[in-house]
Amino acid sequence: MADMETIANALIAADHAEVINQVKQALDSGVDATTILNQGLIKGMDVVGERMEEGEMFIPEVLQCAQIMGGALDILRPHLGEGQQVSGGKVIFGTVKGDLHDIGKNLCALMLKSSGFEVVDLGVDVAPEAFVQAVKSQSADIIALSALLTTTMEQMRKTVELLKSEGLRDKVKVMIGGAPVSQKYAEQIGADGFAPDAGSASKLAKSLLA
Ligand code: B1M
Repeated sequence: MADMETIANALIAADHAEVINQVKQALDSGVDATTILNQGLIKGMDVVGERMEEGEMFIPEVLQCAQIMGGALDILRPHLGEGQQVSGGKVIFGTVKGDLHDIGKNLCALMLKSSGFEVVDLGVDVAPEAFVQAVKSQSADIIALSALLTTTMEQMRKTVELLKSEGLRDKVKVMIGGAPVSQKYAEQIGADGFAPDAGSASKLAKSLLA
């Protein structure tokens, strides 16, 4: 049976074929998709991040790992969130302006979709104006903002401020997430909630609309 450490190590080594092979093997042998994601792929990606921080890995290598992780997620996608069914609302999701990180956003969007939400994914590098425009044109229930950089988290505050000045703040809930932000930051900027990971993102979205 494929073990999660092997998956993590294959991802760290950017061994595309091995990651895909091990993920498929794990699924075939009955390992839960969430376990593969959390104990295998995300653990591996955490090590990639540490190595990047320590200058042992560089952006092209990290990007390669991220692309492999994306491919593995495609395989896991149909198996994630099985059995979760709620009648959700519409969520506009994006990574904030200046920020190109989208793996976490995609994962959260996937979890939201598999929990019954309709997700409009605006992609990365989304300006406050674009979020506001989407709220106007799409009549969304929630705006979900992701940021991975300390330098871009301020865009979340700007988005909330713009919603206020456009008179839309009470029409939509705002949830935030990503490594540099927290519940405290959500409170500081006047967002409705913070979720630390993809699993809690769908729980939070449900609770915001409850
Ligand atoms: Co970037 N990067 N990166 N990077 N990168 C980090 C974030 C960093 C922590 C690495 C490090 O130094 N240790 C660091 C940020 C430091 C900081 O600001 N405090 C960093 C840096 C500095 C940079 C650059 C500036 C590097 C440079 O150019 N010198 C540059 C910035 C580019 C830009 O955005 N303008 C950059 C570039 C890149 C790549 C392009 C190479 C690539 C991104 C590829 C892509 O996303 N398509 C990349 C990657 C892959 C990473 C790391 C290694 C991995 C991020 C990731 O995908 N994690 C990351 C280090 C790390 O996190 N270990 C790092 C896996 C993902 C599942 O987790 O995204 O945290 P995460 O999402 C989680 C939660 O945060 C949460 O749920 C997700 C799933 O559980 N979540 C939400 C996220 N959004 C949410 C929204 C919600 C709720 C929960 O509700 C709305």
